[in-house]
Amino acid sequence: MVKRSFLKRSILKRVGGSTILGLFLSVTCLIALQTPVLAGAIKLNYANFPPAPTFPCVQMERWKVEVEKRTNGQVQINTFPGGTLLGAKGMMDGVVAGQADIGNICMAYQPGRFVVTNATSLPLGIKDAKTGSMALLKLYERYKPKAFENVVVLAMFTNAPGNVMSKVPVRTLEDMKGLDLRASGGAAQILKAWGANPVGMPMPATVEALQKGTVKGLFSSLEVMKDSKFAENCKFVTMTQTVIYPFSVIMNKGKWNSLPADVQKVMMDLKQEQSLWTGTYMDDHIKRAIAWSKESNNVEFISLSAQEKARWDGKLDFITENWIKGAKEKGLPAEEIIKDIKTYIQ
Ligand code: DTR
Repeated sequence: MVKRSFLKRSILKRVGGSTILGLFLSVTCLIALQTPVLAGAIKLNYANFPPAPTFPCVQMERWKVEVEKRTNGQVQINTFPGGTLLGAKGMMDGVVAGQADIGNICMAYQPGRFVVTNATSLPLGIKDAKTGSMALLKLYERYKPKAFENVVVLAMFTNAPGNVMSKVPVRTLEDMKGLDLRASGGAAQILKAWGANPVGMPMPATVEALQKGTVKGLFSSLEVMKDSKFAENCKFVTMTQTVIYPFSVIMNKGKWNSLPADVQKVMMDLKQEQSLWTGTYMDDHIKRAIAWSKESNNVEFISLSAQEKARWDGKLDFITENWIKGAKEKGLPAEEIIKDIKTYIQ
């Protein structure tokens, strides 16, 4: 017995030290030699303009995980949130030029460029992000707008309907008069129609503008109350539930063509799923943001009476009428597009 355990110990001693290290190194080398075929053979850069905690970046990270998993590590996605690779305005052209392989665009920031898909941001009564996202994707698939001819669409989604977040209470249309509120894209004309003073700037610039008092509030979907901590400055929310913003995830066409067919299939199979996932995430997150704003910042949520809401909505009819006129001039089947959106959102 004694002899045996002595023998064991002495063998271990001899095998120990350099021999165990050698063994460990050869196993590691073997693994390393085998895995490059799988892990990160294809590297793709994915650019996004807002900061990491915001919903466009949350969906980006989810897509990355799913693609890497479903391609068994054949594809590796490097994500760039917060405009570190491309900003909001340069996103589309940057992806077309190949500065990033993939990018997330907010189409409402360029109303004249994405006329068809931006029709979803008209006041047509989209009630939540899930409905908006599915309607947007369907609209894109039906019309395949020219604006996307140089890219491949990987997902489309919208935020939830916009509401007024402000430092002062807004209970009636009269309270909106001359109020400096941040908006972007087509939302500016909505604020103007309501009598407010729209101040244009992208979402990331709004944090400082609110702190400095350059604006008295903003008009957007409510998840930003939590994600961008706007609840610390805006103690009032007026529930207008008006208009969404359409987003799209796009890929450089050359890069897409260079991908193996099985990878392309993984991404195409994800298109509708990812769009739906993002809409659903957004709707759930809005609920969390409302609860958080009430609990941690004592924010007052103001609902408009049916009569008051009708006054607000009545001011917006001309927006769709103007869009129809403009789209027709561009040779687009404007009325059909509006009819389709209305059908999709029912
Ligand atoms: N409403 C648009 C889009 C938007 C809504 N939430 C976020 C978060 C991050 C970037 C953009 C958006 C806007 O206000 O810009």
